[in-house]
Amino acid sequence: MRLVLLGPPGAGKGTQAERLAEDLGVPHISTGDLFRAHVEAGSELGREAQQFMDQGQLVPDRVVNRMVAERLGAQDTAPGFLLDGYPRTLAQGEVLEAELAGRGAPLQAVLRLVVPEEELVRRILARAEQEGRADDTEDVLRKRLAVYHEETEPLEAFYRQRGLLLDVDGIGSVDEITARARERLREVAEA
Ligand code: B4P
Repeated sequence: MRLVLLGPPGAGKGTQAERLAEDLGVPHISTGDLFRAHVEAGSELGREAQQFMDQGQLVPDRVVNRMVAERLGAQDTAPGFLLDGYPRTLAQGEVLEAELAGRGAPLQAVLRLVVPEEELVRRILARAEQEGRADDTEDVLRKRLAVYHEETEPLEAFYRQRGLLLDVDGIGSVDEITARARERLREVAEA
């Protein structure tokens, strides 16, 4: 299955993506994780990405698109994939659509995790205490949320128009949310 997980920072994308990808037997591809691995390794791409991430800004589309196209070219995506945190702009959505059309393997669903803003802030500040991620401070988080509204939200209409958007209530325990997402995916598989 070829899926995208959409949602604001703190919605639980990474948390749910890991579980759903395992269920489906497809790789979990998180652009945030890929960038953090590059930063850790001190690669040129990591140095370029870090300056944007630390300020809560999006890494430029050309950098992200190239990295994702390369990752999608790997053998393990033959049964499908679960993209987490990509696309994040309309331009990325268009590039992904063209890339997948070229392979004759379009997206089958986009799951959107719906979580109110005060809960997002609560979760990210809790993670800041546990993990100390550089972009989890309150100021940077406000910036990430503003960027989400401006740059990423237009993708909701983009995917709704294509009949791909499925909403999942993202409030509750991690298990409850996974169960809801599985139910939505069952509907897609049976359609
Ligand atoms: P990401 O790594 O994608 O960061 P994120 O939006 O915060 O999502 P994440 O997956 O980490 O958090 P989650 O909601 O699972 O991106 C980081 C940065 O990388 C971006 O700001 C940008 O600079 C760059 N980037 C990445 N992709 C890009 C792209 N395509 N284009 C341009 N730039 C890009 O979880 C948050 C917290 O909530 C966790 O601590 C989790 O434990 C907790 N949680 C999850 N579910 C919960 C639940 N049900 N109840 C309570 N807490 C829960």
